[in-house]
Amino acid sequence: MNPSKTIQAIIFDLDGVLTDTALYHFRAWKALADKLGVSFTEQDNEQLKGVDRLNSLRWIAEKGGLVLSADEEDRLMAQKNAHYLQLIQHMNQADLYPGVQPLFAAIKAKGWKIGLASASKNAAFVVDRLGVAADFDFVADANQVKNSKPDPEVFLLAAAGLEVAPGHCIGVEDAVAGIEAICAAGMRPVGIGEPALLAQASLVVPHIASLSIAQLQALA
Ligand code: B16
Ligand code: MG
Repeated sequence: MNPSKTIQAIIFDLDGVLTDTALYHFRAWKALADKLGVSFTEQDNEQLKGVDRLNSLRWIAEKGGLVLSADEEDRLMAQKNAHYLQLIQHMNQADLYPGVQPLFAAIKAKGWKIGLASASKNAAFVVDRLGVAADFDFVADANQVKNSKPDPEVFLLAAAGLEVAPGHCIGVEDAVAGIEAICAAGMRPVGIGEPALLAQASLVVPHIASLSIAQLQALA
């Protein structure tokens, strides 16, 4: 076996991969966009998956032709986040996507590490609510990085925290920006969702429940 190709860690995105928070992000952004008089559809929301809070707000403002001051940006981001937190406060272990627990168990049985690389500042809260905090060997999120996906920073931070070279990692993402980040980090990309949308990924499955350990092993 070529040691340069062995897999030592799987690094997961959170929103849209392990749980369906994307819907709550959409509802909170939609409510804010309505207030600002900007039309915002589910298709628009696809563009914001994996994009951090500030850049998401800027995308919506630009769509509406609005110019926001730094103070307005702070106020609107706080409003959106308060609404989002209200929407996710009821989350619990039942919100973990089916298939995550058996996949984590299979990854551990292989001796591979498990990491998280999320663009969300609420990642630790969500992971805790899902009851999987103890499964991660390292959690990297938006509180620890300067550059948002598609920049590779959060995936590289996760790999460093896991003490695994990026070339030995597989990244799993549902967002176009996330797949770009994984590629830029020099990791093997697995997409969750539409193959046409995530064309840069080496493998795309419709849902995490359909991702097997054999498929991950085959990427080595
Ligand atoms: P927050 P991920 C991303 O998380 C979401 O996909 C994206 O829609 C959201 O805007 C971003 O987190 C920021 O989230 O406002 O909670 O900091 O998919 O990278 O886990
Ligand atoms: Mg995501």
